[in-house]
Amino acid sequence: MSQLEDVDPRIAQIIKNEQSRQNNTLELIASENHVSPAVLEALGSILTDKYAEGYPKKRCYRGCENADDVEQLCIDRAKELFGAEHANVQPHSGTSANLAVYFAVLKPGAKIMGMELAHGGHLSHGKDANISGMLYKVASYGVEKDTEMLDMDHVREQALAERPDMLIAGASSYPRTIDFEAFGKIAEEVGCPLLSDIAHIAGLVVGGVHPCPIPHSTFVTTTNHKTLRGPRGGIILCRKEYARAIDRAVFPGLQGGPLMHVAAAKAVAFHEAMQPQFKDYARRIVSNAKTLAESLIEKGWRLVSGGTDNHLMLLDLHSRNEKLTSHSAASWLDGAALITNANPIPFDPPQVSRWTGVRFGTPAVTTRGMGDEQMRLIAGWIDQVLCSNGDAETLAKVRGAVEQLCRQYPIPNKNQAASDKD
Ligand code: DSN
Repeated sequence: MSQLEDVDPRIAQIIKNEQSRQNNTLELIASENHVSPAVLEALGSILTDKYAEGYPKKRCYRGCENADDVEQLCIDRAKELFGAEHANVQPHSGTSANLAVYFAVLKPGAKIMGMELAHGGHLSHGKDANISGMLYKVASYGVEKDTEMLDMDHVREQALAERPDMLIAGASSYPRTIDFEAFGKIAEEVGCPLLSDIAHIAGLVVGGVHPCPIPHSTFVTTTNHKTLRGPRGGIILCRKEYARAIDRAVFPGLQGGPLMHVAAAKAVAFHEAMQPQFKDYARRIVSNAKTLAESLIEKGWRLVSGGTDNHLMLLDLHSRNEKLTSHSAASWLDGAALITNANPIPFDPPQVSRWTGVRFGTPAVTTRGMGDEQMRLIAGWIDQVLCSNGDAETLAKVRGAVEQLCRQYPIPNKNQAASDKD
């Protein structure tokens, strides 16, 4: 960063601080990961200079031959990686991707039906404060009170009663396998399109450890930066018949110029995800999550739905301490270099201050090469912190141990694919 240090030492220093924070903490936020240096190089490239409104070979700007090559390669890789008929790789985020899908086929006032936010859904699936909840009528389905899992017969009943114009499958904090086939059948019965938002599980899907939504869905959206381990941003996959509507909804419908440096970084991440070792990475994310979940349960904590099938789990703080709130817990864990996020668990009150869950995920610690033994250590530290009442000495002691583990498992800084093999 020698140039940056000369030109803008303050920003250079902040980036160094962030590097140090990442090196010395354990990233347990289920939606974060550490990208490879190759992805970072593409992201920091001169492709950022180029305007390329339009699509490959159909641009409004001249000088787009390299932008065309980058975007076409990214599209081809996305289609190959997911087995999709069409890919749009321009959305700036997962939310933008979802909005483009709505915009492509729905009129304002139409009804969408997704998973309730407090049960694991996402803002862009119809939350009232989000544009999706303002433009469309919203119906929601949720998990069952006793199992905290989706009951597909119940989802079907609700969908047939509500008759949405679009059914949405997918979640941000649901620790169980999503039955896309059942969602596809329900959408068919209702006579509406199915949008499967696989932002969280995309890496697990391409790694073969979660069922693939493509055969059952009209549209699939994802971010690239969670289990898929790419740059921030989104993509849309769909059947050929919707290609034109989707492309027009993204540009000129919702966005202007696409970000070609991001498209290049997405392409690199897709290439990495096509390598055989990515399957092993995906498998290890899930086995690490299972070990972390089992170890937390052994310590006496209750997990929502009793465990996990994927990369994340939700811990019910009240299972051991009825006074503990999400924010206190996440802040104590932060003090011990265990980075998480406050999260509601199903049936929590809506007020953020009354949430009672913490969400943990294993994509980033798995990228660092950690396995079962380290998951057990981490569970022990989480337990110590949550039982400490925020005691500064305990937090400092755990922080010291976490930092030592971080030194043993540095964030891979050479070839990510090679380090996955080790
Ligand atoms: N904000 C993301 C998450 O943390 O799950 C979802 O988009």
